[in-house]
Amino acid sequence: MRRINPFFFALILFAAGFAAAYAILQATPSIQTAGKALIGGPFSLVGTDGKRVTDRDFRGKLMLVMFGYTHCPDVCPAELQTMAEVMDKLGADADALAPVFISVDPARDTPEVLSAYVKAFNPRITGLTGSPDEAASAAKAYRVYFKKAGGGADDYSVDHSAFVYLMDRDGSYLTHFSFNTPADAIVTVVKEHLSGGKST
Ligand SMILES: [Cu+2]
Repeated sequence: MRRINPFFFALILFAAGFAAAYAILQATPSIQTAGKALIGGPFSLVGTDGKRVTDRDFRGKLMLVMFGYTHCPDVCPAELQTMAEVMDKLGADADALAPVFISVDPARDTPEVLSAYVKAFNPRITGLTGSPDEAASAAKAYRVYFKKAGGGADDYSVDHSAFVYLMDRDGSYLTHFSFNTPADAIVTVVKEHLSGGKST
C-alpha cells in the first residue's frame, strides 16, 4: 500500500475537524429552540393577599418573571428597581405587562413581608410565595437555581440565578435578560413583542 503523504493526512484531519464543527453549529439552533420551550410552565403559589395565584391568572399579558428573596443584599433590589423602571418607561403599555417576583425563600418571605417589599419598588409588581415545595417547583419550571448559603437559622443568604424572563400572553417563553440589563433594553424588547412585530 502506498504511504500517505503527511501533508495530505493533516489536510484530511483538518477537513474532518471542520466538518464536525460545522455539524455542531448547524445543530445548535435546534438545541436552543428545545431549551426555550422548556423554560416556564405551570405554577401554583400564594399572592401577597394570601390568595392562591397560578400562571393562568396572567394569561393575556406578557409576564416579566424573576426569582429572589426579600433579604437579598444586592441582586434582587437592583433587579426590582429595573423592573420598576421598565413599568414607568412603558407608560400606558405597562397595563399589558405583569411583573412578577417569585420568592426562593418562602420560610421568611410571608405574603405580608413580600407585599411590603415589592410594593416599595412599584405597586404593580406581583410578589408570589408559597410552601417550600411550591416555590421549588416554580423555580424548577423556570430552570432557576437556588441554594441556602451560610448564616444561622434566621440569618442566612440564598444563592440564586438572576435572570429576568419574558413570557408571552399564553405563558410560553419569549426571551430572558441577564443581570444588569438596563431598563431601556428590556422596554425595547417588551414593546417589540407588544406590537407583535417580533416572533421569537
Ligand atoms: Cu437576590
